[in-house]
Amino acid sequence: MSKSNEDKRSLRCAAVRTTRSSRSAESQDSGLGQYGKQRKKHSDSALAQDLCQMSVSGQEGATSSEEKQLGQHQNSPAVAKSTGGLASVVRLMKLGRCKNVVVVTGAGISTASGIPDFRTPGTGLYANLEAYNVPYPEAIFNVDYFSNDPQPFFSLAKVLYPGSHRPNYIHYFIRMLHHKGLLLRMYTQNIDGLEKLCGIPDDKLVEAHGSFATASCHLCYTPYPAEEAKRAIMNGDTPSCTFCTATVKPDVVFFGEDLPQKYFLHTKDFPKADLLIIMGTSLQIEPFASLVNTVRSKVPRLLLNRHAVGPFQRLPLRRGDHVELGDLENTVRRFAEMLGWSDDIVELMKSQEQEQHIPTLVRSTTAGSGEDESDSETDSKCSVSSCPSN
Ligand code: CNA
Repeated sequence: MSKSNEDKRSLRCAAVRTTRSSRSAESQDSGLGQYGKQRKKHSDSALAQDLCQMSVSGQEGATSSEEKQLGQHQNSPAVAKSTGGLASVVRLMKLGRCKNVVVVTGAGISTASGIPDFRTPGTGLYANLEAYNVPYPEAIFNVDYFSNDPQPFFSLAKVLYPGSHRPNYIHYFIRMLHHKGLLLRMYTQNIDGLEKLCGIPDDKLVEAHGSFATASCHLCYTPYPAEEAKRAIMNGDTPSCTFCTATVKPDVVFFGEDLPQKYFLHTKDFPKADLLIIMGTSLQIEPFASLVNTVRSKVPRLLLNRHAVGPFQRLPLRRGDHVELGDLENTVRRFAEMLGWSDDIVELMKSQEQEQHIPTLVRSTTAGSGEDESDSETDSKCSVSSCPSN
């Protein structure tokens, strides 16, 4: 085994193991569907059980049929509602009180780009997994299941591989936070590469659940060219490790696998944050979900989502917590309008799309190249005419 592989292995062993796991079935945000029973039987890791202290309350924004499907609302004593917090947060931002903003995101920021999330009833991937022939939804991201049968994941990978989707307004709003010098870090659970594609620089981004930008053997971690892995998977072939012949997988973090080292930046970032914005996530995947509880107690937290999730389901809300429910893109457009950033964002989108040739981007490999040339301090690639640094 090559030195670098040994190093990689020992690094994985030496570090405190922080693996990806889902929350307990009782606290699922939504979408049990036909998999509900299996999911309940499928026990989550002890870590997830320990960390899971949420009680499920109602969520404004779910339709009554969704509510029936969720089966979570009958005993809800109180329902989390939009709190009008957007205005409060905008006021703080305009006062210059938020200069270290941490953004936490999930699949809900990319549904506007046409990529289904996991748990939205009806459209989410978990509601449409029959085609993948897996016994329970999480199996598709279970490394032991993959070891036995990689095909379900490879079928899904064809849909999720970066290249066929473009960043939307929400991605560019976050890029604008960086552009204004306000973004301390973005922590995303997404694996679609749209953050990089919209120009959020590498050092401002933590892809907590990995990405398709690199690939390696799922057993011995020998690196494998990402493009070759992509080609094989797209052609319906199984890429094999050149060292041990086991199946190669894109470096997307599966349940039971370690999170990337970069994830541990959170130990410095969250205590330093002066505003936390949470967008488009059900906060069901640990340890990521618990990050939102690690900002200082006085730090404002703003949830932008279709439903109240995580600690925002409990009423009364923590002092400084704000919830804005509804379609995320609409909410973010309003947010930008209130901040006076709308024109800047439109300009930014235009210039980035021109630069990346995004309108003609079909199955391009740009997003998955792992290269990022942006300068995180100056955002020098941006050609927005007015770039006030606040
Ligand atoms: P999830 O559990 O599916 O939750 C998504 C959340 O976003 C839900 O609460 C939805 O209600 C909300 N939401 C979806 N669309 C909108 C919208 N238009 N407006 C407002 N709210 C919306 O997904 P999470 O990200 O919480 O789960 C983490 C998983 C999902 C990660 O491990 C990802 O790898 C995985 N995933 C990623 C992608 C992607 O990369 N685009 C797609 C699907 C799944």
